[in-house]
Amino acid sequence: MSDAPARDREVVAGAIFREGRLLLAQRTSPPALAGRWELPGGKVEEFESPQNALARELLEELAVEVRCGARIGVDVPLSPGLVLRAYRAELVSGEPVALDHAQLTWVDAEELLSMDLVDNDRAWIPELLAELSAL
Ligand code: 523
Repeated sequence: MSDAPARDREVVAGAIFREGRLLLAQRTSPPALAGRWELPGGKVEEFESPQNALARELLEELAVEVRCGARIGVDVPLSPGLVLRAYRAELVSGEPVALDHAQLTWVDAEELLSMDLVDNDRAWIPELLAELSAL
């Protein structure tokens, strides 16, 4: 038995910026979140790094190859032992398509504020807006 505290499991979400816009994806499930918009991503598997998980999830969900960059914004607690974190994701190849979402859209700063984002992702609006305004 180890005395080390168990580390939080992580859900990763990717912020992809291009030409002054941010990619958002519209969820199809669960029913409470369907129709609402998010930064795409998913759960980090056991023994997987957050960086590899983000690359895997965005390949599965958007059919793109990305390089995971720096963290953006705060940790968002999802449940005891599970935390949601956003990372920049640089597009390396491919054009995003909605394999797992209802649709995708690229928003500027003003549009971001008018989107029905999932509650958790609203925590990152200040940093996302700052980035979009600087682009
Ligand atoms: N969020 C969230 N925002 C956000 C993501 C990628 C995920 O609030 N940008 C939440 C939604 C779920 C949990 O994190 O409560 C897991 O995300 P999900 O369902 O996208 O991850 P999956 O597909 O890895 O999860 P399972 O299908 O449940 O394994």
